[in-house]
Parts: sequence; structure tokens; C-alpha cells
Amino acid sequence: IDTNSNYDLVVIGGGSGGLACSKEAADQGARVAVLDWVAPTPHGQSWGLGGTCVNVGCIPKKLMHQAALVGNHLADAAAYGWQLPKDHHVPHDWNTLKNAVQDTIKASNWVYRVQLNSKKVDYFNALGSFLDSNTIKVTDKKSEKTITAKYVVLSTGLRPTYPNIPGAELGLTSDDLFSLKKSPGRTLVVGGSYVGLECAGFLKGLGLPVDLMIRSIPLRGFDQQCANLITDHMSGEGMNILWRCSPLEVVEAGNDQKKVTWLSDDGKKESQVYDTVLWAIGRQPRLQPLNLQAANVQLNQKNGKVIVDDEERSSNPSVFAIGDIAQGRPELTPVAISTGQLLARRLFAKSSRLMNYDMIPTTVFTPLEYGCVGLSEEAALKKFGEDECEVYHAFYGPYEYTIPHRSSEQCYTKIIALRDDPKTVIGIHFVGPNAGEVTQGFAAAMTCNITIDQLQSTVAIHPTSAEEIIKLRITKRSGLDPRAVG
Ligand code: FAD
Ligand code: NA7
Repeated sequence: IDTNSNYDLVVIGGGSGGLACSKEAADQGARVAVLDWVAPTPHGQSWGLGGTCVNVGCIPKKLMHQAALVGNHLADAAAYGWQLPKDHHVPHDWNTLKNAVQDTIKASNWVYRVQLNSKKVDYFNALGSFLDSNTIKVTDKKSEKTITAKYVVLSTGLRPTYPNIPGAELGLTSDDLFSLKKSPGRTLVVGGSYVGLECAGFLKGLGLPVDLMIRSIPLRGFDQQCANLITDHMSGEGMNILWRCSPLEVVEAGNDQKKVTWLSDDGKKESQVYDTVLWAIGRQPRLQPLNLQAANVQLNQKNGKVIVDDEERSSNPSVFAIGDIAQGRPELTPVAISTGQLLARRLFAKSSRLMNYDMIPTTVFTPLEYGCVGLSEEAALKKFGEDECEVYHAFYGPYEYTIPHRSSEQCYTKIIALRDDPKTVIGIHFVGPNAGEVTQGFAAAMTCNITIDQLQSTVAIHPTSAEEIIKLRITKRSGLDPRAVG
């Protein structure tokens, strides 16, 4: 074996987890290679180094969400005295936004390459697959070679699911949306996941006619009271939500349009013509190209994810899996990053610290954002029982909504705490503007096991929306009205 291709660590998948792991391992003195290969979407779309988050996930999504929020500010501007032209309709240009988003992404792709280079991590723009536990076949556009590794980290992420219905291939997914060459136009978004709600939200915010199809409940796994406030807000802003409907087929309707037929709530078939159909019905690992049998890496048969232990180790002791493909892990970029860094330190810096998967905060970037950390009310009551939990809650009005008379009907916050001393806080939920910014600091407090007394004796920052969390006093048990007063 050529010693140049003999590594301490080979990372397969250069996304959030894989890049973090490879850079940290190199910092600890390991000889590292990282392989990243993007299989094009059925519509031929592909992208550069960095994985889902930077190319087709968090970053383009957040930028397009911001574009929609800028539209809200424009709508509010006149009330604040900005003398806009009398006709308030300001058109939006999709291509300007799409190009700006793609430029930002390409700059990041470049930065990642430079970072790998400066840390002396060998980067292969190539598909990785196992020949045996420690030997990886590296296949790029032109050639094939083998490299060996003491340890292999798998971080190959997920790809969107297509429904199993006729014409499904006529629809797009989030993997295509952010680089579309023309405005999506009239769009049907299918799926009540956060990806579905976020994409429907910003498309509507850009002024497009959007229908959102949800076959059961929104945001399964999240606090359902908060999830429903999000969809109530979307409906209130004019989004047509097709509740309890399931798609049956998609056919070409001429002019590059698609006719979608679905089964509605009352068992009838209904149809509508759209410019774009966006499937947001979940994401799955695509591990087949990895030839995992050759390394004896076992998968969960139900969801196809890699079975791992607390140390992220698979059924093969020299093969690890991190990020979205690992069984039972929250599918979030910061989780993949921390897991990758901690694993690299355990492998190469004699650390024994494990990733703590408790108290992982997140935010759904819907038009009205929703941030949370800890347990949902349902999960808290199920885990500890109704008698053991105190739920504090209130509706509130963000100050910035008053002058433009923006509706604050769904702005809401909720804390769930244990009733027994020391009355530890076990869940915080915030529905309102800037939810991600609000929730991050409270997540730090919860990581330190903050109690309700400590939270309530924290001095508020006035005037903010975040202070509403500090000011919560009304409990659900009291039956008092949680609606905002004054
Ligand atoms: P990925 O980042 O998916 O990287 C995997 C890489 O491996 C990819 O480049 C893939 O092409 C490559 N690969 C696959 N197979 C092979 C192979 N055999 N050989 C070589 N390379 C291979 N998370 C948040 O925290 N906040 C958000 O706001 C957020 N928004 C999102 C919005 C959308 C629309 C989506 C889809 C996701 C969002 N996420 C968000 C989730 C986040 O993007 C993922 O959790 C994160 O990217 C997972 O990182 P990863 O390292 O597991 O995999
Ligand atoms: P999720 O959370 O699995 O969501 C998938 C969504 O798509 C959900 O609303 C599903 O409805 C819906 N769905 C699934 N299949 C279909 C079909 N065939 N037709 C219509 N609608 C469908 O996926 P994500 O990848 O977005 O989220 C991943 C993680 O993020 C998740 O684990 C959470 O922790 C957060 P359902 O609820 O099944 O009725």
C-alpha cells in the first residue's frame, strides 16, 4: 500500500458533521481524508462541498425566510412614516434573490475547501464505498483508487423522499428549490414537517400563491399547541392549508404546469394545476453506495439509519456514524458538528467526553417563528404526569407590531417546570419574532438546570419579546386567561 493513501481517519461525507470531525481530527495531529460526493437530484441539480446545511438546507432557507421578512417590513413601513409610493405592491424578483443566495453558498463552498487545505486534510470530490472495514474505494468522475484508514467516520446525511405515486418525479424537493432558474410560481407544498412549513411560509411571503397539504398534524413531535399556532398564523396570512389531504397523482398539464389530484378529508378526489409541486414529506439515508456489508455495519431495518452506541460507534468497532444518518439523533447541524468534534477528540486527543443529546434547542423558521428547548407539553405530561408538572403560559404582543397593527393573536410563550423542589424547568417554547435569537440564551440556562424561581427572578430586558418568558406567572392549572392585557 502507498503510504500516502494510508490514513488515521477517513471521513465519508463532507457536510456539517464530516467537516467538523475531519478538521478537529487534523487539529489533533491525525492524518485525515474527507470524501464528499453529491448525487444529482432527479432534476439534475447538484452542489459543492459542505453538505445539506450550507447548500440546500439551513442557510438558503434562512436567507429566503429573511427575504420574506423584508417583505413584511416593507408592508409595515408606511405606518412608521416611510413614504413609499402610494401603490404598496412592490414586486419581488426571484432571480435576484436566488442568485444572491447561490453566491453566498458558493463563497462558503470555497471557504470549506480552503479550511481543509490549510489544515492539511486531503479532500476528495469522490464517492466513498467500503471494500473491507479499513479499505475505502474512492470513485470520482475520472478515476477509481483505494485508500486505507484506521478509523472510518460515516456522515453521509439524508436526501428528500419522493412519494410512491404516479408522476411523483414531476415534483421537486428542497434539494432543487433554492437554485430554481425561475420563480416557482403557483406552488403546492406537500408535508407538515418543518421543511414543508418553512418553504411554504417563505414562498407565500415572497408573494406567491401557495397551497400547503398536511395529511395529519403539523410538526409531529413538536409541542402541538405551538405547532397549531404556527399553522393558524399561516392561515391568517392567507395560506390555503389543505388539511387531511393526501396526494394521489401528478400529471403534466402543458405550459410546464402540473395537475395534482388528491384525496380530500371527505374522501373525494380533488385536483388543481400548479407551476411547482414541492415534496417535503421527510428525508431518508441513502447508504446503498457505501457497500456497508463489506464492513459489517448494521442498520435499523425500519428507517435505514446506522445503529450506533453512546460513542457513535457502529456494529463495526472501527466505523462510526454521526449526524443525520445515525439512529435516534436529532437531525440538526449543530448536533452533527458537536458530535463530530467530540468524536475526533475521543479518537485522537484521549478525551472521554460524550455528546449530550439532552436539551437540544431548535427553531422553526416559519413566518411566525417557533423556538423550543426541552420537552413539549405532551412529552412532559407523559413522562412526569400532570400532577408533577406546572405549565406557565401567556399570549403577548410584540412592541414592533403595535404601530402597523400587525396581528399578535398567535404570539405565545410557555414554560413547563416540575412542581417538586427545586422546580427545574423542563421545557421552554416561544412563538414569535426572532424565536431563534430568543431561544438560544434560554437553552444555555436550561443546560445549567435553571429552576422556575431562578428564571422568574432574572431581570427582564425591556422592551423585548424575550422578556415575556421571564414574566410568565399564569399557570394552566389556575385557569386564568393567558391572553395579553394592556
Ligand atoms: P449532510 O450535511 O447532509 O452531509 C452529507 C454529505 O455527504 C453530503 O454532501 C452528501 O452528498 C455526501 N455523501 C453522501 N454519500 C456519500 C458517499 N457515499 N461518498 C461521499 N460523499 C457522500 N438544521 C439546523 O440545525 N437548522 C436549520 O435551520 C435547518 N434547516 C434545514 C432546512 C432544510 C431544507 C433541510 C433539508 C435541512 C435543514 N437542517 C437544519 C438540517 C441540517 O441540514 C442537517 O441536520 C445537517 O446538514 C446534517 O449534517 P450531516 O453531516 O449529517 O449530513
Ligand atoms: P418528518 O418529520 O418525518 O415529516 C414528514 C412530513 O411529511 C410529515 O408531516 C408527514 O406526515 C408527511 N408525509 C410523509 N409521507 C407523506 C406522504 N406520502 N404524503 C403526504 N405527506 C406525507 O420529516 P422531516 O425530514 O421533515 O423532519 C425530520 C426531523 O426534523 C424529524 O425527525 C423531527 O425531529 C424534526 P405524518 O406526520 O407522517 O402524517
